Amino acid sequence: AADFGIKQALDQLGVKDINNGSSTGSNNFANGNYIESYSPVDGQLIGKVKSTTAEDYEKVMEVATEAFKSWRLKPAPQRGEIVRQFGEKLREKKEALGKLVSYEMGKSYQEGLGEVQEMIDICDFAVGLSRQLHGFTMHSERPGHRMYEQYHPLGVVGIISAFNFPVAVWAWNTALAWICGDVCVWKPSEKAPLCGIACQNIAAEVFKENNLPEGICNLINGDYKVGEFMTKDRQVSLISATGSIRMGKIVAQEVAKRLGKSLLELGGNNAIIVTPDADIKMTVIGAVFGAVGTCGQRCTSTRRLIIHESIYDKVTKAISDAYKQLRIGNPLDESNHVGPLIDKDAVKMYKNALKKVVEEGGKIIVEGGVLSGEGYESGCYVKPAIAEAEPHFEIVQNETFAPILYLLKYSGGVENAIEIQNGVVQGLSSAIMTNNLREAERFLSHAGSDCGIANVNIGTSGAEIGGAFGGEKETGGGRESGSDAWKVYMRRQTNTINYTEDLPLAQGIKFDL
Ligand code: UN1
Repeated sequence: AADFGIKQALDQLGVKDINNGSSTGSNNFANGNYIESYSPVDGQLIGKVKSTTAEDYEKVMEVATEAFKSWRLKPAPQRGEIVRQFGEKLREKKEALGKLVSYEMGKSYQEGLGEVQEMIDICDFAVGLSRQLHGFTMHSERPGHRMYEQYHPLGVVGIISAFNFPVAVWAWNTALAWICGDVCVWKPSEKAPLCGIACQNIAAEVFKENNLPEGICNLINGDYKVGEFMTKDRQVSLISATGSIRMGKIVAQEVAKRLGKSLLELGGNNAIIVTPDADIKMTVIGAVFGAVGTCGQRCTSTRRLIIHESIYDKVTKAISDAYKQLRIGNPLDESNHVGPLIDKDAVKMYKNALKKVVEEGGKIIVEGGVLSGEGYESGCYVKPAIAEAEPHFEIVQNETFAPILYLLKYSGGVENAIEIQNGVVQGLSSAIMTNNLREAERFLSHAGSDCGIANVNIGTSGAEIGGAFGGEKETGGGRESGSDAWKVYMRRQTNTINYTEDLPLAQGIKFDL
């Protein structure tokens, strides 16, 4: 791995001493067991990070709640200036951080860089937004009264993120939360803890340079039990959690017990509808990148292709041919398209899914399998596979975080394809490939896709930060990133001011003394 400049990247990000047990940032409260981080790229131990104990957590919360008292008083555009500086630092460290993401998580270096670019983009977005935290004004029904609403900081925002976007999803939350005047406590995935340390180091530098308390940005480490410290804690006003539907249901219930707020980004079961009017070349690029990019481990990965019967054979052949071109191997080597899965458990799930689809009556079109031999020592490299299946198969109804694409056939009008597309519990991303205006508009209409994201002539993955990101149904309903997603990080207050010498009551109620 040294050939790929990993050591230099770790040095630049200040994560070099982790092996000796020293960690940096607010995380220096951590006194728990070590979490070891192995790279799925070559199976090597990259470093270890101490986990957060219950006592450590209390200390982090003390620091965070104290920092909130001053941070919330800083004018929002000045908070934006801090986020601008953070974005600048990310620009400087883009290559190093992109490399660490690629090495610790296994996505291609290009995608690692893309992820850091998303962080930079959300910082830019947040800087502008820091002058646009608008509320409405309304006309009061009472004479001499003024009514308006304003948004105030919420407090502590708890962020629970997944391994697949180990840095960007944190940044989406944190950049917005910061300009909104909140402080953050982040629990990164225990499968990518070094990415967490690297980000914390970058943020800590900015706060230090500006004489601001580092408690504005806090890191805790560990498994779901550490996440539970936050979900159960009424000092954490908002929990933003990204992960499986199973995890989301537990988090939502725990947070609801104390009537806290939650923002959930859970599983997807994303489909591309391919109609008789589709551009086949675009379909192939969109579908293949969607299915095999990040080794099928994006929540927006393409899982299902719903193809019209009239072009089914043609599309199947074009996609299968494209799969033959895929190079699988070290994701830091830019000539490879597909890197490893995150770990051996993921490989097991991949193998089970392929077995299950055959048991349920599916047919394998592009053979899968685990790769071994030189370059594949980690045991995490698998072949992207394609199977013909039926929409109702249990395995097709569930999200498997692996590069397995299910081909489903539809006949008749596009409404039949939309019914299949919507016929799952998840509702994150969806797409239609068509040059037919009627089909496209129908897909986008109120009788169309029921997902949070619906694209025309684009695949299901690779959303830009400017839009609100998230999904419906069991995907959890949360929205992060662009548009007005910032509102969830603030509390709304309606204000009515009477500037007369009378006190008329609303609704014309008479109450004379
Ligand atoms: C995720 O997989 O958790 O749309 C987020 C995309 C990325 C984000 C995915 N911008 O593919």
